[in-house]
Amino acid sequence: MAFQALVFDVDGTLADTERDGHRPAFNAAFAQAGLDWHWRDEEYRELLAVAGGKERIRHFCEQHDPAFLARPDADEAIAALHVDKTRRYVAYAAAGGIGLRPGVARLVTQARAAGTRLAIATTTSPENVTALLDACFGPDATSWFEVIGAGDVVPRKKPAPDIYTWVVERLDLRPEECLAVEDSAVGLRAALAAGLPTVVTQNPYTASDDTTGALAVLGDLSTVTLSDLSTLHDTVHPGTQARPGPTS
Ligand code: XBP
Ligand code: MG
Repeated sequence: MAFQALVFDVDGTLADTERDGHRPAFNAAFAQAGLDWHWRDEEYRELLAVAGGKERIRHFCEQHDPAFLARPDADEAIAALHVDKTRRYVAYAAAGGIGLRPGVARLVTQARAAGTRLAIATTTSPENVTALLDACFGPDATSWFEVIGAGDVVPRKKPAPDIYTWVVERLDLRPEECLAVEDSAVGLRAALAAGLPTVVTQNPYTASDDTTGALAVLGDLSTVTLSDLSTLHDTVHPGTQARPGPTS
């Protein structure tokens, strides 16, 4: 096996969570707070350029409701909106509202059987990841992923490399010993900036994203095997070996 760990993005990669999961949860939180904001599908596609829910709300306010940001309690108000949004998203995911994208379950099963280590690098909140994994894979699933980097564990979200660097350090691997699976330009830039070879699996929101630098660009993972990924990885890092352990 040429690479040691598969590092998955979550939103748009493991599952199509955005249009019918995150977006309606944001909108319901806005309505609950008495705000007349409503993110329609097309607008949300553009808002996805900003990763992170709190950051996305702030960006929206800068463009459409600067008076909201001028409130002395703007930070707290955004945080409260995001808490409510997260509660709604978690309930939806936990109830089975979101399924895995094609090929994801098979690839994860293959990786586990082959002893390939699994990790997650996402900008979304940790509770969202747990709810999704539990609902889609079963109650043990979070333990399958050795490192889960999510949300605010790093100050700078994608496209900054920070979340990938955080995950790779905790795996105690070199970036080139990992393979990232991403869906978007924002995620691809983050993974590449951290030095991870990256495969892109696109979805309707990201189909026209810039994929420069990707090892491969796929419609989904339905026909991809672990062996295919290994071959792809080998094209850029032939014969990558595990780092020697500490000498005694
Ligand atoms: C996608 C995101 C996230 C979610 C919202 O993350 O940008 O911000 O849309 O999540 P990724 P929160 O593709 O890295 O998984 O509201 O919990 O921030
Ligand atoms: Mg994504």
